[in-house]
Amino acid sequence: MTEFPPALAEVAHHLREAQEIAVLTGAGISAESGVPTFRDAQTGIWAKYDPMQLATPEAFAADPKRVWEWYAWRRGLVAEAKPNPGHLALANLEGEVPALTLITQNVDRLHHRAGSKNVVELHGNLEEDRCSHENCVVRADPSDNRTPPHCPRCEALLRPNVVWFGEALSPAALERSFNAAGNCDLFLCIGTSSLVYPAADLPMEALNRGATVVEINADPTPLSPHATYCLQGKAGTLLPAISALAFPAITTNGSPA
Ligand code: BJW
Repeated sequence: MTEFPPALAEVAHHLREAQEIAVLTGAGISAESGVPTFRDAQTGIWAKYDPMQLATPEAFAADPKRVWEWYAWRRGLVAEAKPNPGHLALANLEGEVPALTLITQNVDRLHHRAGSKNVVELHGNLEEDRCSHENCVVRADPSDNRTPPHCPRCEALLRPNVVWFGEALSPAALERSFNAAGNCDLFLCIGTSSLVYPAADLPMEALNRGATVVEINADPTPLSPHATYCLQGKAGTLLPAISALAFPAITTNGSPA
């Protein structure tokens, strides 16, 4: 039988009582769907690749084919992946609580596929492409076999619609995220190393405004000493367990009873 941390019941109580919940997710929540995290030593994407050679505008300018192909490989991984009980628990939670904003750093759209509705994508998504010159989201001409394909409007190179290091996040997404963090009474920070900014500021914003901050992570992070509760373990196990304690009508695999 799985042993759960003793704080689980207290966190479930906060979940039941909360009027506004903000959730920030990172790559850890998709790990159990088979999508590699970024920084985990053995399995993280960057154990094999140097991010500065792949997830920056400079890398794309220097070798667009290499960067495009890396993203094509990741798009293939994500297409094969399915939402796991952690994604499903969050999607079900949205229907149980008065207000929930799900802020994700993930580009895999697994929260959408699990059924979450109020999702803010801080770092974009892998589904779309955008023009590297005009920055608008466009669809590649299916007959364009070049790598990367070119923008059908202006012939500039297309790139994935994600946010690379040194690039600005969408102001609208940032505003929604900081509003949600500043106004919530409960903030859940799940499966992120809390190393990348400005996302890593969000739980601190919630703490500074008096919210209860719960971290759910397989390992300690720089947020851990500040969080109200740290639940160490897998999101795909802990989230369904907390939801089931708070709202017994939800079964532990994240599906409604
Ligand atoms: C589990 C688990 C399980 C495993 N269950 N848990 C302030 C201070 C210092 C630096 C900066 C700062 N402000 C800005 C910066 C610079 C920079 C930055 O943050 N650098 C730091 C690395 C030092 N930030 C930026 O450049 C940002 N832009 C910006 O600030 O622009 C300013 C600007 C304004 C105006 C004009 C121009 C510029 C942009 C950041 C973009 C990040 N992009 C990436 C790539 C996205 C596309 C892609 O996917 O390829 O986003 S990088 C990568 O990191 C990706 C992720 O979303 C992000 C966060 O990673 P995440 O999700 O935390 O994953 P991991 O792997 O790090 O952690 C996984 C965790 O899960 C671990 O803790 C595991 O233990 C855990 N785990 N299995 C629960 N089953």
